[in-house]
Amino acid sequence: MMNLETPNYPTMSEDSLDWNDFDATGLRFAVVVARFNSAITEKLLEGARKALAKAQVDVFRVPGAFELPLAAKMLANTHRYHGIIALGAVIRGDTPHFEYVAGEAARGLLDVALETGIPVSFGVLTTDTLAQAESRTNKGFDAAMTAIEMARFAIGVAN
Ligand code: INI
Repeated sequence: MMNLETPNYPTMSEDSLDWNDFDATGLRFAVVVARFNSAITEKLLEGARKALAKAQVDVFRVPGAFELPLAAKMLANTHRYHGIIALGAVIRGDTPHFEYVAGEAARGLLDVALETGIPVSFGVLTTDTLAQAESRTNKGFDAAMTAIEMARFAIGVAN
């Protein structure tokens, strides 16, 4: 088994995992990080970098989670990347803005993956409180692991 610093990936059963699927050697990824709630999103990025230690990684920043889909689409259309990891933190507070930002980020990112065929990981925390977001920053690692797995999946399908 791979020596993982964060051994909680995936959160469900490990029974059918082949750890070769998580080898990022030779793969290239773009990570797009929202600056909104940057105390959280920079921690998500730290986790993603751990998972992507063997990959080539380019990091891009955008204002907020709402901007992640367009940035992901622009990056996917360069065809430079095996996968894209989108990182953000949408915290509810007292405003209905939350629903629009979180919902549209999720929908937009899925659309990019389906339209371009390039794996896009949803590393966007959607929480009620800052404390909840702080306790979930390991999701950056998880999102990057998912991107590696889906990139390997895409390579397997193509060959
Ligand atoms: N963006 C976030 O990434 N997280 C939030 O919690 C958030 N809230 O709460 O408003 C947020 N808003 C900004 C949004 O992503 C856009 O940058 C903005 O609406 C301009 O398009």
